[in-house]
Amino acid sequence: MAKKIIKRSWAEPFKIKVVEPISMTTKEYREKTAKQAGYNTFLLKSQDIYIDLLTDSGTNAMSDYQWAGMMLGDEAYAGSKNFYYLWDNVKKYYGYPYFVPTHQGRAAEHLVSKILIKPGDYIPGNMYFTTTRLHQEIAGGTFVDVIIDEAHDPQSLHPFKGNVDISKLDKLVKEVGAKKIPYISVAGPVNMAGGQPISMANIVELKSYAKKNGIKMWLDATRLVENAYFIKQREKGYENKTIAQILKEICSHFEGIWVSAKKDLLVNIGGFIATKNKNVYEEARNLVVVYEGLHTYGGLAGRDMEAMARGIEEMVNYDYIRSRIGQVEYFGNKLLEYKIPIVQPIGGHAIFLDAKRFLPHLKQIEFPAQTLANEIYIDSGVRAMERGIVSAGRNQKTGDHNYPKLELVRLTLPRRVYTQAHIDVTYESIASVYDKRKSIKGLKMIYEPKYLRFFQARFEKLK
Ligand code: PM9
Repeated sequence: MAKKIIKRSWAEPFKIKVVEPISMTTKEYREKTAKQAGYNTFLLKSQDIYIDLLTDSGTNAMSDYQWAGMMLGDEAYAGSKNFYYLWDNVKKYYGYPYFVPTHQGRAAEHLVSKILIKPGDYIPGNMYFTTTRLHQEIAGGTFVDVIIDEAHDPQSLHPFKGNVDISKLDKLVKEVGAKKIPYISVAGPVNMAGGQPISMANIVELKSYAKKNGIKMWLDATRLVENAYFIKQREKGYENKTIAQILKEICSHFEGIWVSAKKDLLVNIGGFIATKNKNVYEEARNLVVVYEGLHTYGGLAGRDMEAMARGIEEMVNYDYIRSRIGQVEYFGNKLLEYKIPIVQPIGGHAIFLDAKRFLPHLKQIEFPAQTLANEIYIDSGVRAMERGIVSAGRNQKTGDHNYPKLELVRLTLPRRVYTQAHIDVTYESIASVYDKRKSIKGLKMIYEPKYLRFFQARFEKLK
């Protein structure tokens, strides 16, 4: 008789010690709150949310080790011991000698952009990110997307959709000249493409191109642990390396990084810049006192820096990162079984619904992704985020909307927060919205702020 093969599942390498109650509301109530929020999920009150998948940014559950560290906060204005511990861990795990803390990622982006970009410069990168591009533009630069074409195709199964297309980069270099390119802005993984990783091979090839042309490379290392995990899973030669080894190897190819610590580092606030360039460090260390606070706290409390330092030690644990990405995969596979259109391959931090295929009867200017995020909220109280035409903003020169190929709804998983049952409930809600998709009408934008409009824009339902 053939032996039965028993499937062996993974489970989270932690158990729950503290719980936080969440609200259960009615559909009628949510219809009212969605309208009051101008059909923008960013404007909903957290108390009106059942399962909050708006973002994985600052929404993580800290461990007992991190909470214990919070009690060791050295709240000195200058030279806090938590700062030095964090700096040591940045050196040890990311490999850079110089470090400047900031209160969150966009503050680090602000300083890096201000230091490196001159008006009239061009910044090529592997797809835009909202806050990153805005700081590059405010510094006088123009962002140019040089990601591979597959990244704009939600159905392409390319394992490294975050890769840079070097021929696109070369075209830009030939057009504007290397002197007008202060650095190549690489993200690993690429948030707006669906949490898709960049391969080590592509990074190495890019570095050789950049070196030949005298261009620097900087990295958005906000979710680099997830990228390192995908390299370990998918790239030949990395299967036996640890996450920590891969993380450091990636960083070794870049002059510096900026990081929103609110993601990988398993904390609720924080960010930093780390670099091997002493001059950039000196400028960042000087500018941080203008915009953030002294260079030994950068807008953070001592206890926040302690939690970050401890989070770095936890984020590279293989069982932890496998369970995190395993949860995202579990969610994505359930949606795929129901034939719900999502971005594939399944990414690192979130599931991205493909709103163009989910609601094909809506024009992009009727905001299909914004509409879908609202329908899910009204159905079940699950909060998601638009990542389409609203997030893409307007063209700096023409003032028209940018029309991105990707029109997505992001359901983002905070780290160590929700259980498999929460995922099941969310999946059932999306499936139920999918069943009635043909009856869904779009939205009209009635208020638009100047910067990062997706945070505060307001909408009305189309009749
Ligand atoms: N990302 C996210 O939800 C927070 C708000 S923006 C919608 O995905 C990258 C890759 C990010 C990021 C923030 C930042 C900015 C930089 N790079 O939010 O300022 O995903 O800490 O970081 C958000 P801060």
